[in-house]
Order: sequence, then C-alpha cells, then structure tokens
Amino acid sequence: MASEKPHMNLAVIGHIDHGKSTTVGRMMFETGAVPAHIIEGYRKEAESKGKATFEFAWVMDNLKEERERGITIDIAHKRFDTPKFYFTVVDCPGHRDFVKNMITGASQADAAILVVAAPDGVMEQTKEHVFLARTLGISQIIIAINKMDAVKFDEKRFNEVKKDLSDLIKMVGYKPEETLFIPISALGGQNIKVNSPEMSWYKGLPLITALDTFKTPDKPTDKPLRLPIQDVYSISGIGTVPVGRVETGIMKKGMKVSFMPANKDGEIKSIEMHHEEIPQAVPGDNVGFNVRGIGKGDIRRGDVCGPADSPPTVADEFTAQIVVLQHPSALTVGYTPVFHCHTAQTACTFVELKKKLDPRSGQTKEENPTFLKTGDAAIVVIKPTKPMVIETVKELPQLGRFAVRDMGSTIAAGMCIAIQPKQMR
Ligand SMILES: Nc1nc2c(ncn2[C@@H]2O[C@H](COP(=O)(O)OP(=O)(O)OP(=O)(O)O)[C@@H](O)[C@H]2O)c(=O)[nH]1
Ligand SMILES: [Mg+2]
Repeated sequence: MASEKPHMNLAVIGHIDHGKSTTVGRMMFETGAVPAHIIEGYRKEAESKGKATFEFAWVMDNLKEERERGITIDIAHKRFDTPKFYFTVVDCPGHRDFVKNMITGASQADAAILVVAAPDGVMEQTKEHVFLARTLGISQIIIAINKMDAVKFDEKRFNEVKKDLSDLIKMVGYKPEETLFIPISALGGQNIKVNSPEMSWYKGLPLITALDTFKTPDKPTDKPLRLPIQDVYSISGIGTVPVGRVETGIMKKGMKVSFMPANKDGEIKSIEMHHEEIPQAVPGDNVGFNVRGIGKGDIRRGDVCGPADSPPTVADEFTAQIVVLQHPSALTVGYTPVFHCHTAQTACTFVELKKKLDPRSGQTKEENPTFLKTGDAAIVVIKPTKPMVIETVKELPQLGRFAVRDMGSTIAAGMCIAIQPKQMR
C-alpha cells in the first residue's frame, strides 16, 4: 500500500546491549507492525534456547549468529507507521567490532533514537555513536533512557543519566533543551505507547508519540540523482537489482543512469519499495531497482548511481575539514586509514595537512602543521587509494560527509569542501 504519509529513515543507535533491538521490536509490536503471536513464538523459542528476554530483539535480529550471541551484527530495515510518518527503522549494532555497519545505517538516516540503559548510563559506544550521528548529518535525535525497570523506575537515576547525556550531546552540537529524553522499559513496555503508572513523575510524551515531533526532512529533488548502492542482488526472471537509498534527486523509470566509479551505464526498468512497484523514487526512499545493461558483477556496494548526463563525481583528491576524535599518537602525512563515505569504504592517504583550526571559532591556529592530535580540527588533502565517489558538502551534503576508521575505532569525521575530480571518460 503506497503511503501518503511522509517517510522517515530512523536509525536506532547506542552502546551494546542497551536494548536497541528490543526497543525497535517493542515499537513494531505496539504499532501493530508485528502481531502478538509472532512475539509469543519468539518468546518460547528464545527461552528454550537459553536466550530468555530476547523475544523483541529477535524481531530485528534474524541472523543465526545474532540470535545465538544475542547481539546485532548487521543493520536490519523494518517498517512501521505512526499517525504522522511512516518509518523505515534501521537497527544498528552496538558492538564495537561492527561500528562500520552502524555507520552505514546512520548514513541512511534522517533522525535517530539514542538508546541508553539507565543502569549503565553513558558508555564508550554511546559517545562514539553520538559523535558519528552528528558528523554523518543526523540533525534530529530523541533519547530513550531504557531499562528503567532495572533501576526501579527511579526518577533520580533518570535525571543523572539525562544530565550526562545533555553534556555529551551538547559537545557535538545537539541542543539538549530542544531534545526529548524519555524514560522507558522496552522489555516491559513502559512509556512506549502510553505513559505508564510506574513513572507517574514523568510528564513528557511516550516514545511513539514523541516520534511524531520530528520534522519532515527536506527532499532535495531539485538536485541531480544520487543513490549510493548498499547491495546488489541478482534475481531470477528480473535481473540485476541494486538496492539503496535515494539521497538527492529523483529516480524515474526509463531514466538513463551511470554508476560511478564502476563507470557503467544502464537504463532503469523498474523501481520497488517495500515490495511494491513505484513509478519514481524520491530522497529518503529505500528502493530496489532493476537496470537494463548492468550485470551483477559490474557494480557493488559503494558505487553511486546518478543520471548519465550528470554522473556522480569521482575524486582524484579532495580537500576536507576534519575533527580528530581519537588517535593513539599523532596523525601525519602518509597515514592511510579507511574512509567511510555514504556506503563506500575506501583506504585514503593524508597527503597534506594544510591548516589546524580552532574547533570553536573555525579560525586558523597553525599553517602546515606537522601532525594532528586528538581534539584537533584541520583542513587536509586526501587521496583515495582507489577511485571513490564523494561530493562537496556545499553541493550535495548527503554525499560529502565521512568517518575515518582504523584498527576498530573511529579516528575522525569530516566533510569534503573541494574536489579534484578524476576524468572517467
Ligand atoms: N531489564 C530490562 N532489560 C532489557 C530492556 N530492554 C532490553 N533488555 C535486555 O537487554 C539485553 C540486550 O537487548 P538488545 O535489544 O539485544 O540490545 P541491543 O542494544 O540491540 O544490543 P546490540 O544490538 O548487540 O548492540 C536483552 O537481554 C534484553 O532483554 C529493558 O527495558 N529492561
Ligand atoms: Mg541489537
């Protein structure tokens, strides 16, 4: 059923085990997207496998390994509706080994729910995810302080965690005074659909109602089409079906498209969203589409689809503004970590450190610094080790932000401000 409601991509982020998947499963249940008998089936199965209490998480965690280990590994998309929106929810993994999957999820989101367990409070990936959400361009966030049952629904503990979170989000540029903090129990269902008597001290909105306070994201339909490929399927009887989210522009049936940096051309034969054929896809739509003239091996995750007459930009080099989140020693010219940009993951070399900036004012602190340390902001020149698509933040912000990772942690995040393009044809 095609929906008239605006569409939102919602990422659910936060530290491992804080209850993200359970919160999503619970919201799907309370909005009727998952029927009670399915949850009951999961409850019995989880219990018999020694995984009691994971019934709601299993709505999202479908992989065998996820269920056995009781953690989320890959991102999963599910749909549910509120009175105002229909949401595609992207459940992210909290485990530190899978932050790269979280980045892919966050890069597709218009808004986020940050889940923080009340007993633990702010933890390592709480901080990392907040930083990444902000630098990947998620401007709207709601905070769910979960597992309130485990702290006896205590208002004092809620306020402590809320205070720590306010400080954290303020540091990266969210406004705590405009952010909703909601005490919930995803497992017990408190403050999810209606306010619960156990927390009568809480006078704010329950979680599902709070989601309708999000503002509809702008749809940059006047820009050229950009759709970063997330996966490519080969479906018998149909052909090659890339999937991904439209970031800018409009994809229409019959359109001639180019995939970069693969440098392959094709024609859009059909477009599907949530298993229904649609005539066109607009920004925010997560779609699968069939392309004439493209084989499964021709394109892969990280390629970007655009109009044949205005193809995505492949960078030979680019200039970026970055903030160093954490680096064990000093970051110097020659350093080659992995850049995560839209759905691409490409090793890139720092070829020049142009200037160090004051992170608050943006004023130059030092020309041509010899190294950068944790906390520094800088303008740098980056050279990808293989062709990659990136756009300037000014023209196409959705494709201009990136995270820099090395040895399992996020080193920096930033945005592209100028490109030396590579001639592709
Ligand atoms: N007491 C209590 N336990 C909860 C609540 N919500 C989740 N849990 C439990 O916390 C554990 C982890 O829940 P998940 O939903 O898998 O956590 P997650 O954040 O998705 O974990 P990752 O995806 O691996 O990062 C499970 O045992 C849940 O039953 C809650 O509201 N109260
Ligand atoms: Mg999970």
